Amino acid sequence: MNSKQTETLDRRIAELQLDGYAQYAASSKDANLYYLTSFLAEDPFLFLRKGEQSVLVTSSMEKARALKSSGVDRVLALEDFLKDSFETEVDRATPNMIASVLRECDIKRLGVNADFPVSLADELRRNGYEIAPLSGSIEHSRSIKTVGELEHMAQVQRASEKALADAITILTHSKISGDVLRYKGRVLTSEQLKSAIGQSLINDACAPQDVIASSGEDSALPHLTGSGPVKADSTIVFDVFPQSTTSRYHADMSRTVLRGAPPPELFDMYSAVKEAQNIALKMLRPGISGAEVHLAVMDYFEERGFRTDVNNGQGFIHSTGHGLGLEVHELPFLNKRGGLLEKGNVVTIEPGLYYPNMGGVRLEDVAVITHNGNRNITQFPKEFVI
Ligand SMILES: [Mn+2]
Repeated sequence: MNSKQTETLDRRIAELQLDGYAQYAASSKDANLYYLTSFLAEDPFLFLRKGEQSVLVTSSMEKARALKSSGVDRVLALEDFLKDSFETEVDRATPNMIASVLRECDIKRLGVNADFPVSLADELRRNGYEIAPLSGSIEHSRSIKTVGELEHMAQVQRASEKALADAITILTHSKISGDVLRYKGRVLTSEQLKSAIGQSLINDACAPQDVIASSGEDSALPHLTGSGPVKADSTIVFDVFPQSTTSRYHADMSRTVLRGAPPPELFDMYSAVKEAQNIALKMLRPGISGAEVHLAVMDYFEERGFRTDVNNGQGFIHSTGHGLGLEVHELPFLNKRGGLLEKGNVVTIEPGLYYPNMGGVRLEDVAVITHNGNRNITQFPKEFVI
């Protein structure tokens, strides 16, 4: 296997004159490892990269599945390297196993990622191995999406939009009753909206994760998922970021809607957020930095008179966006420290305004950086009063 997945990694290994690279983790919890192997496992396994070869070491039971689903060149049976270890020696068994694989592959100087377990690194170093952290190489490769990855992401995005449409239908079929909404004769809750979105996503083979459907005061806290009655005349913030259970890629989308009659201040907040999003989307192209885009959004809100006080949770209190892929938040970031954007990056653009006494407004689209600009892959309408 010699491909886009390992290109940056191979270069780093060569630059640092290392003999190879190792990773020991469960790929279900480690996006880098899943990216390198395409092998999804709940139990930790060993991945080794040496020269142009990728090797995977997993239990014999998993060998056939690893050979079938992963893109690696060789799959070795874990048991062959554990033969001298006892089950009670848990703390020694894994470093000993890794050491015998390294011996077999003739690796002395080893690159690892920043999250390589420190206990394993200590033990390997004690046994004479040199361990060098190569942070960021795989993350950088992951940030540049291939056409295939973009197709996966568009698919999750469509599922996301279908799910949000279901929740909006519930809202438009609800009746305003005092300061809350009623649906089919009962008070409508955030939980019901989240459940409708979750059901639709599950039907489309996506894991819903922590769907946000918050209204009123709840909506002023960006990551509060929302609970209790859905308020009329107040903002209702949706944020949906499912993961496909087949491709493992994510979508991410936020919309803000309102049933009833909004006070003029909320109208103004909504129009400012929408315009801020347009400003940012127009800037996205290769070579511009995430920081430049973020500062433009910050400046625009200030110009329009929306003050930010992060410590008191007022105004534009989060970043403009983030990369999206196998993780919900990954490179590149559109914040004060955000680096240069490159063709193939997939980023969210999600300005928002939050005032504890008014509520919150957030709009989030996902854009792909193209050779001379960007393409918005979000098709969901932005209608405030529904
Ligand atoms: Mn987001």
